Amino acid sequence: MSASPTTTLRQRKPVPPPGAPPPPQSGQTPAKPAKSVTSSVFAVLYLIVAVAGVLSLAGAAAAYLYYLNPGDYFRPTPTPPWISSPDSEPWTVDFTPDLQRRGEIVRAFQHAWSAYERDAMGCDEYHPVARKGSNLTSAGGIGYMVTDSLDTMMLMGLGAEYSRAKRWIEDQLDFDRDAEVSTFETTIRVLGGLLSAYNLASTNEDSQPFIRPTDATLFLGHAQSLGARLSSAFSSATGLPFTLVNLRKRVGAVENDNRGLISTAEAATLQLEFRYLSWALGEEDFLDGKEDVKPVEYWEKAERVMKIIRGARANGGLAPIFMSLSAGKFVSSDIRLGSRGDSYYEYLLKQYLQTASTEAVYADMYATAMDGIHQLLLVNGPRTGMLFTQEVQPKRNAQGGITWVRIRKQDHLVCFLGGNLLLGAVRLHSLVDEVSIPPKEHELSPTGRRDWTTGINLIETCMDTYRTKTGLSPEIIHFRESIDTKRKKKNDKSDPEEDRDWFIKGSRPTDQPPVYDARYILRPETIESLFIAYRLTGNPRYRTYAYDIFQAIQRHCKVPGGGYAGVKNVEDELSGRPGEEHRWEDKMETFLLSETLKYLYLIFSDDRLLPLDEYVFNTEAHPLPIFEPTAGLSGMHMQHGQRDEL
Ligand code: DMJ
Repeated sequence: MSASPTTTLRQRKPVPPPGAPPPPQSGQTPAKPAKSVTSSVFAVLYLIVAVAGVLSLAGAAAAYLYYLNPGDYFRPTPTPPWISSPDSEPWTVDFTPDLQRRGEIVRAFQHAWSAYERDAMGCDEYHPVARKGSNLTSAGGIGYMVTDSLDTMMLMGLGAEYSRAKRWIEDQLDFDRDAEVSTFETTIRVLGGLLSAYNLASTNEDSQPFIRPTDATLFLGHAQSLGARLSSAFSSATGLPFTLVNLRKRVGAVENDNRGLISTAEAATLQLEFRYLSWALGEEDFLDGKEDVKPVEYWEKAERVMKIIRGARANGGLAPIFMSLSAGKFVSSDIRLGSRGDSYYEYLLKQYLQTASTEAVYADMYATAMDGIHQLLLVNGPRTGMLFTQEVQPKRNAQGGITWVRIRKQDHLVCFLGGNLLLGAVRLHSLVDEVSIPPKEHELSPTGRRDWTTGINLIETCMDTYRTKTGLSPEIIHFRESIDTKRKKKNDKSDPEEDRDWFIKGSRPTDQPPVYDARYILRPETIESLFIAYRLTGNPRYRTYAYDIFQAIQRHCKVPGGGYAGVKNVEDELSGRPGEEHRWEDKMETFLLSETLKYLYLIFSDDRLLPLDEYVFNTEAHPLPIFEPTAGLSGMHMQHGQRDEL
C-alpha cells in the first residue's frame, strides 16, 4: 500500500466491451512476398506499427465505454476482527428522549427557519449574511427550501411554522416553470419532501393536532404534478434520466459540460421517490385524469434505470461515476463513494428495504458492491490504523490500456457509509429473526460481521475528521498511506496534523482564500450515520458525538441575525465578534433543515419515532414508509414488488 498516487500498479491490455465487434485484425492488409532482407525488415516494422495503431484505437474505444476490473490491481485491506463497538465496557440501552438537548435542536431549527421566512420566504435558497433569498433559475422558485423543511416541522411539532409553510404551498407553489432544473436534486428534495409530508399527514391520526387530514391531499397533489413533469427526464433513448428537465415543456436536457454523460448516483437515486409516488397514487386511486402519467409508469421508469445499470455490469459491484446516456453503459471514470457515486450504494440497500425485503435483486447488488468496497477501496492509516475509503481513477497508459491510480482522498459525503453498512449488516446478514440492540456476534453472518465492523470503524474515522479547530469536518480530507519522515523529524507538537493520518489541503492560514476542501457547509452525513448507529446499538457514545457536532455548528455557523452559514475553513476559529462575516460561506443549504437538524432531533428522541423497520430515509432524510407490495393491492404492485430479478 505504499505506492504513490501516480504509480502504475499493473498494466494490462484493454478488454473490449461485451458484445462489441471484434477489433480489426492486424493481418488485414495482405503482405507482399518478400523480395529481399531489407523489404522483409520493413514489412515486419510496418506490421508492428499497424498492430500498435489498431490496438491503441481499440484500447481508446474500449476505455471509453468500459473499464477493466480494478479489483485485479489492488490487494484488499485485511478485514479486522469483529468489534461490536469501540467501547470495551458494556452500556445500558435506554432510548429515553433527552428533552433538553432536543429542545436546543428545535430552537436551532427555529433560528434558521424564522430568518429564512423573514428574508426569503418561498425562495429556493437563502443567504443569511446578506439576508436575502435566490432562486435556482430566473423562471421563479420551485419551493426547494419550503418543501425540504416541511416534514422536519411536522416531526418537531412546530405547528405555527408548519401552517405558514403549508399556506405558501397552497397559494404559491407552482411547478409550471419554463426552466431546466436538476432531475436529481428536485426529486430528492422537493418530491421527497412532499411525499414524506403526505405520508406523515395521512398517518397522523390526531397525534399532531395542527396537521389536518386534507393536508395529505394537498401534498400528494403537488407531488403528482411534479412527478409527472420530472418523469419526462426518463425519455432518453435508453431510459436513463436526463440530468436536467424543463418543468413546463416537460423535456429532458443534458448538462453542457458533461458531453452526454450522466452521473451514476444521480441516475440511481430517484427510485425510492418514484416508487413511493407510484404506490401512493395507486393506493389512493388518486387524482385520476389530472396527469396523463399512470402511477405504474413511475415505477417502471425508475426500475428500468436499475435494469440498465445492472446490465452495464459494475465490475466487482463498483460503479464508475459516469454513464453514457445514449449507450446505457458505464464510461471510463473514477470509482468513488463520494460525489457522484455515494447514493448509488445507499439506494441499493434502501430499495431492498423499501418494499419489505421482497426484491432480492437489490440485496444482491448491494452485497456485491460492499464486497467490492472491501476488496478495493478500504485503506488503513499508517499511524492510527484508522480506516479510510480511497478513490480510484483510470488513466490511459502508453499501450492504450487502463491503469488504475489510487486517490487518497475522502469526501465528507462518504460518511453516510458507516451507518449504511450497519443497517445492511442487521437487515441483510442476520442469522436470527430479531437482532439484539446492539447485535451479538453470533447473530450476524461472517459478511454481516465484516460490514458491521467496517461501519463502526468508518464512523470513528468520520468523527476524527471533526477534530479541527472549529470542531467541524472539512468537505474533503486527504490521508497518508505511509508516515511522512520529513514531517516526523520536525516533530512539531504544535502541529495539529502531526498525530493524524489525514490532512486538509489549503487549510493553513495564508493570504490566499481557503480552498474548496477546507469548507464545512452544514453537511449531514456523519450525523446521519450517528443516528443509525444510535438506533442499532443504543450506545450513548453516539448521542455524545452528535451533541459535540451540534455545539460546533452553534459556535461557528450560527449567524446572530438569524440563519446558519457554512464556514470557509474549518481550521479557522471564529471569535464570534463582528467583522468575521467573510469567513462564512453565505448559504444556508436546505439540507440543514431537512437532514442535519432532523437527524439530530431524532438522535435525542426515543426510538419509537420513525422506527427503522418501518421507514427508509431517502438521501435527503425524508422518511418514506416501508410497504409490502403484495398486501391487497392491484396487480401492478404485485407484479413489480415480487420480482427478484431485473
Ligand atoms: C444531500 O442533498 C443529499 O444527502 C445528497 O445525497 C448528498 N448531498 C447532500 C448533503 O450533503
